Amino acid sequence: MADVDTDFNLKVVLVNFKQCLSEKEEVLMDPYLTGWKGLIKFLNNLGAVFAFISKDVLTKVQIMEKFRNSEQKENYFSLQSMVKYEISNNLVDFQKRADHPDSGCRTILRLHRALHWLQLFLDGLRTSQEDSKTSSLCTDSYNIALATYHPWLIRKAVTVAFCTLPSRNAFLETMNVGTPEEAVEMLSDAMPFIGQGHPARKCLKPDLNLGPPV
Ligand code: 1PW
Repeated sequence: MADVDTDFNLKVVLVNFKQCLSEKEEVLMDPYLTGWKGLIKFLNNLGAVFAFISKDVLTKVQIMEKFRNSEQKENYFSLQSMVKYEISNNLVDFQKRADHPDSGCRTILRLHRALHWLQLFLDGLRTSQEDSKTSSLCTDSYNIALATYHPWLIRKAVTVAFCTLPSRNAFLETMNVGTPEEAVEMLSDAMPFIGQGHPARKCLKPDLNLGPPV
């Protein structure tokens, strides 16, 4: 089961995401989920207002861990093998949540959209001025990557949570990789690896258009 504690170092998390990509450009499930568990620690460090966000993500990581611990675990070895297995066995709901409300495809698609948000946000943080507002950077990335998939109530709750984020430099310090300048340097080195999740996006989006929040 997901083991969530308070230690957190963003560099370690980004290294997990780097390890996701196999030589064959497959996205490997175990390091992907380990990366997410690190991000959940990060979310937990951001305070109680972020609890509903971290709970939703944790639930999704646990759904995927259950598949990885089931008799079908080999089919969930990579995102690509999961898509192939679930589609060919009609295990995915396309129009509305029905027979397979928690398919791996549905769950990973949501995690992956959230990761896209994080990618945009960290990149915004890295390239922004010292006096930039973290809440605005976070809201801008959320509006690009996630807001369209969320109902009004979630959008409002998420925006309120963002308003409680610390200043840019304090936020960079929560990454536990040194001074704000060192954190920016680490992000510059590490960000390309999160971007390399593109094979996952290719396999989840055009081939498998799961559309709106089914
Ligand atoms: C500041 C750093 C943030 C990094 C982690 C980003 C995690 C973003 C997760 C947003 C979750 C908001 C609250 C829950 C919303 C769900 O309704 C939604 N989940 C997601 C991940 O988009 C859809 O899931 P559901 O309800 O269709 O199972």
